[in-house]
Amino acid sequence: MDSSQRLLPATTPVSLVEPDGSPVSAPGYAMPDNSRLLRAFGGLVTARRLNDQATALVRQGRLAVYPSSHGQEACQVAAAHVLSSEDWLFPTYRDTACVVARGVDPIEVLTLFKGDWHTGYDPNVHRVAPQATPLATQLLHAAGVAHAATLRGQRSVVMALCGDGATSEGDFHEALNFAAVFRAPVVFFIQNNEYAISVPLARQTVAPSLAHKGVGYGIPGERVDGNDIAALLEVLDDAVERARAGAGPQLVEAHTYRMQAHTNADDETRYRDRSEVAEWEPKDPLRRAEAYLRAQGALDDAAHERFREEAEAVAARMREILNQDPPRDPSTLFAHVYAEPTQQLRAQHEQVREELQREEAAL
Ligand SMILES: Cc1ncc(C[n+]2csc(CCOP(=O)(O)OP(=O)(O)O)c2C)c(N)n1
Ligand SMILES: [Mg+2]
Repeated sequence: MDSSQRLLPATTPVSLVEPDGSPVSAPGYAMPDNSRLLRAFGGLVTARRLNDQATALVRQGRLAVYPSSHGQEACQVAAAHVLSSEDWLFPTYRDTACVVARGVDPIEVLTLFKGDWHTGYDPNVHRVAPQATPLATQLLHAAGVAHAATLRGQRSVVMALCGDGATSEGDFHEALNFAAVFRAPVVFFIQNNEYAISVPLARQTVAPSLAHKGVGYGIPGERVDGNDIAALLEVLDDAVERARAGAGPQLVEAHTYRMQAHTNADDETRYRDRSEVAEWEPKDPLRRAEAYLRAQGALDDAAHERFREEAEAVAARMREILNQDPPRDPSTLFAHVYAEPTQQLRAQHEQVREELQREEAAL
């Protein structure tokens, strides 16, 4: 689609598959082929299982926290599948399934949520930045990395993820403005799941859509059905390729819904009705992709079972490894803080060492 001149998004979110699985056309976008959709469907099955297993591990006290993307798996898988190995991904705390879809080991990714002091994975291996908890800070890092790639003559594109709430942050403005002025190859991908903890979208912004926010920066915006994996692959592909071709940053807003509480620390019943959640259940991204692929004759029970088995193997490994209690060395807290530890830090380290020795002697 040649839309490099277009700034305004489509009037309604781009959709290629209806909630019941029937195909629908969208001007300028084609249906991805079945083999690509089948691979993405496998990703969806694994992402759902990963989300639900991680949530169970929180309830069992094995993870400290897990912001689930249950219901948002199509956004998670598509954002990873449209990137090539030379590209970068800048995820948030809610994007664990996307990081895993990019190829990072789930055990490594969950290290942070287990409460360890480090990210768990080496960002350079799969070109995935650490999952950002401070809202929108990763967008600035993404713009910087994209600009650096341009300066070095590389063709990498940066996929920067954020939520609807994060678009109210000053960092969002700065990142979009910088990227636009320097034509940095970034795709800003907003997962609008209607909530920022308890704050609904209507209290977040009165803009016609979040994709419209691109106009003020000179960045083309597009809106897509965030529960439609086919539409997401097409729209994000288009955005990535335009950024790669030198058209500058792109903004994509996916309309989706946070099906569960913000995290285990949140009681969603205090601010939203179950009826609202129930309205989104028939729009589930897995059901929709499955219905389409089955109608196409591309997915049968045996193939579905194979995907389930793959996902179950991921969940089983998560249970096996995260249920272990490996010995921890508290003094690692002091490593990697400063190249040259300060006097106070050395003293505190010594204090901890003495305390540990006393405890050991008392055993
Ligand atoms: C700078 C900053 N301010 C506040 C918070 C607290 N906080 C954590 S998540 C969150 C809501 C973010 O909502 P949204 O961007 O829509 O992402 P979602 O959680 O829905 O994926 C807030 C306010 C934070 N992490 N960082
Ligand atoms: Mg949100």
